[in-house]
Amino acid sequence: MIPSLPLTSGHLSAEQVSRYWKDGFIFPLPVVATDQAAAWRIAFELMERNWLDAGLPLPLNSYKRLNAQCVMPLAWEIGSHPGILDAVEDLLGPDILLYSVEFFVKEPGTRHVVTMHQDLTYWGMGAIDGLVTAWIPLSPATPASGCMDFVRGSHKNAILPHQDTFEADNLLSRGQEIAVDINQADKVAIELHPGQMSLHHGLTIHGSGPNISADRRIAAVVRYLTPDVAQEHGGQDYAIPVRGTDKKGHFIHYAPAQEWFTPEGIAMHDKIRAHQAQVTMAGTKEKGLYEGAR
Ligand SMILES: O=C(O)CCC(=O)C(=O)O
Repeated sequence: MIPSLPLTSGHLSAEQVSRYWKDGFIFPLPVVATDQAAAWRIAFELMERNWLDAGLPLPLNSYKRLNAQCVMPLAWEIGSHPGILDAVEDLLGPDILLYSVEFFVKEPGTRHVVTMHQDLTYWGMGAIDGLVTAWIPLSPATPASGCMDFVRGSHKNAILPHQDTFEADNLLSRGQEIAVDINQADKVAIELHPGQMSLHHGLTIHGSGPNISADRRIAAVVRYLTPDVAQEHGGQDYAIPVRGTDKKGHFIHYAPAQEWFTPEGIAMHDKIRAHQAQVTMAGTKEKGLYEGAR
C-alpha cells in the first residue's frame, strides 16, 4: 500500500497543489476514515441488493453509472463530503459545483476495462482546467484489481483524437479510446485503498485494466466544476452547488437525493440523462447502456 500524502487540516499544501498542476493528478490523499469508506461500501452493496430487481424504469447500472446523486442519498453523501471538498477547493477555488457522481464497478475475474481517454472529450465543455475528478475507492484499487493508470503531464495536451470501439467489455459507453500510442512506461499505476482518493484533471489521459483479483473493485467517482465552466455554444446543463456561490448561472441547479429512487429523483435523472446524451453521444448512432460518454 502506498502511504498517503500528508494533508494540513484536510488541505493540500502549496507544493501538492503545484504538483497537481504539473502532473495532472495527485494521489493518494487521506480523505475519510477507513471505517467510513467501509460503511459506504456496505451501503452501496445493500443498495445493489435492494434495487436490482425493484422494477426501476432503467437497469440499475444506468443509475449507478451517471448522475447517481439524483436518486441515491449515498452518492450525494459522498459527493458533498467536507473532507473531499476541502482538497478539491484547493484546486478549483471556493465556488464548486457537483456535476456527477458515478460508480465504476469491476467484478472479480472479469474482463471489464476502461480504455485510455481524456474525460472532457465528449462533454461539450472544451479543453478547460475547471473540472476535477475525485476517485474514491470503496474496495482496494491495485494493479491486480484494475486500478487506474494516469499519464503524467498529459493534461497539457488539447483534446486529442479519440476513436469509438463500442466494445462490450469497455465500461465507457462509446468505448472511446485515445487514437495516440501510449508507452507502457509513461503510465503511473494509481493504487488506492479505502479511505484514500486521487484527484485528476479533465484532460489527463487515463484508463484501467481488468480485475484479476478475488474482490470487487468499486469506486465512487465525483466530477466537480467551477461555475466558470459552461456548455460550449450556450447549451444548458445541470449541476448542484456544493461550496460557495454560483455567480455565473451556466448550470441549472436542482435538489440531490434525500431518499432512494423517489419518482422525482428518477424523473430528474431521466431529464439530465436525455439532455447530456445529446452532447456526449453526438456523432454516433449507437446508444450505450448508460447513454453518456463517461
Ligand atoms: O474507474 C475506472 O477504472 C476509470 C474511471 C474513469 O475513467 C474516471 O474516473 O474518469
